[in-house]
Amino acid sequence: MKKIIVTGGAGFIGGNFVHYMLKKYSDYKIICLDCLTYAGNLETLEIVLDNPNFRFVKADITDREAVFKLFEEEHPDMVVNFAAESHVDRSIENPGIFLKTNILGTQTLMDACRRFGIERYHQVSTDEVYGDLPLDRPDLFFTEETPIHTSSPYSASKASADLLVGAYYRTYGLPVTISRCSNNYGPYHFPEKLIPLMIINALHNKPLPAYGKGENVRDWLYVEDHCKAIDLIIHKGTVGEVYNIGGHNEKTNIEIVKIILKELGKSEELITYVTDRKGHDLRYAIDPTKIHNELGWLPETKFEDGIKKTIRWYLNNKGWWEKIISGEYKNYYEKMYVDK
Ligand code: NAD
Ligand code: TDX
Repeated sequence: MKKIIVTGGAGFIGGNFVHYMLKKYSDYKIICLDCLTYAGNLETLEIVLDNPNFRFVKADITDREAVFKLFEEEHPDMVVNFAAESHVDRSIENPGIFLKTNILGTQTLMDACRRFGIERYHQVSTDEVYGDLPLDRPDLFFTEETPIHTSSPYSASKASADLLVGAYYRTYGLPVTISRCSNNYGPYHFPEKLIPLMIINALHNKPLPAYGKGENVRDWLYVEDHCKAIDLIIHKGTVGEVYNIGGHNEKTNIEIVKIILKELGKSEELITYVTDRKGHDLRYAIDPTKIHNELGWLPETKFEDGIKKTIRWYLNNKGWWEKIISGEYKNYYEKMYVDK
């Protein structure tokens, strides 16, 4: 029996991780700590809210009192920190909240781990901390040795948190691990992100806004494969280490959009090229050799299957996203895309 605090478990990847862990470990208690920002959604956790091995706690990871109180009550064995402001475009509009949640929130959680003791603190980070790779050098990949070189306020805040995690390991001996994953896709993905946004716009026959020329490359991984990698790292990974996670599945944004349109039987005339993202990273590509060699991890879901499953999920779960796009998110969409 282990107790794991999963922060940000009402969001996309954290939510998938909660479901994965409750299914896999019938003797673990999973405690989700989430303050339910615009990106957090209790409906993502609806099917586990009655599970006796699950507890939901609404609190902010930057709220020291609330975090310490929860640690005092639960004395967790592990913390997996997914909680973050995660959208690059929002970080360009309003960096402050990214610094607060992503850096100071990480500090607060690690301080609680130091105060109450912990078997493992795991930081869910991102490949964006490495900056980007040129489009004309397909031979280059991010390894764990690639220097940190960030582009957006979001990636700078994630990199800052990673450095702080390393400092708590070196200075206080906190048993930490860090994972840096490429772009995820799958169920419960908030519709401000590329894949769900394009699926939903296509279903409504609305323009599909490709930034710039649509040539930027991302390395896509099915979310369950990310959850499996984190499960391996927290149980078998070496303390103090960083693990890159990615499935060698690079695609340009325009390729992704065309795949979605084809799958939904919609016309490519819906594609609209809009003003590029400021500081837009050109290409991300992960070298996952370390996690493969040390922990035996390999991605299991092929992109062709994963994208079909994902599209089917959005078709079968309209209730989940229709509420989001008719609520506060509607104002965000109008602000961000109307003048592009
Ligand atoms: P998300 O935006 O879907 O979810 C974030 C969750 O964190 C939400 O439930 C939100 O309510 C919660 N949260 C935000 N601020 C909080 C705070 N101050 N206190 C408590 N809870 C708070 O994000 P995601 O896409 O699921 O990403 C999860 C993590 O994985 C992030 O740390 C992100 O940097 C990282 N990551 C994401 C991707 C990706 O492709 N989405 C890839 C690599 C790494
Ligand atoms: O409307 C859009 N049009 C478009 O062309 C949107 C929302 C995005 N894009 C482009 C920008 C990127 O090149 O698609 C690509 C993917 O964009 P996002 O879905 O915003 O993801 P990205 O910026 O790559 O960051 C994601 O992966 C790494 C997550 O949001 C981060 O949290 C994670 O760290």
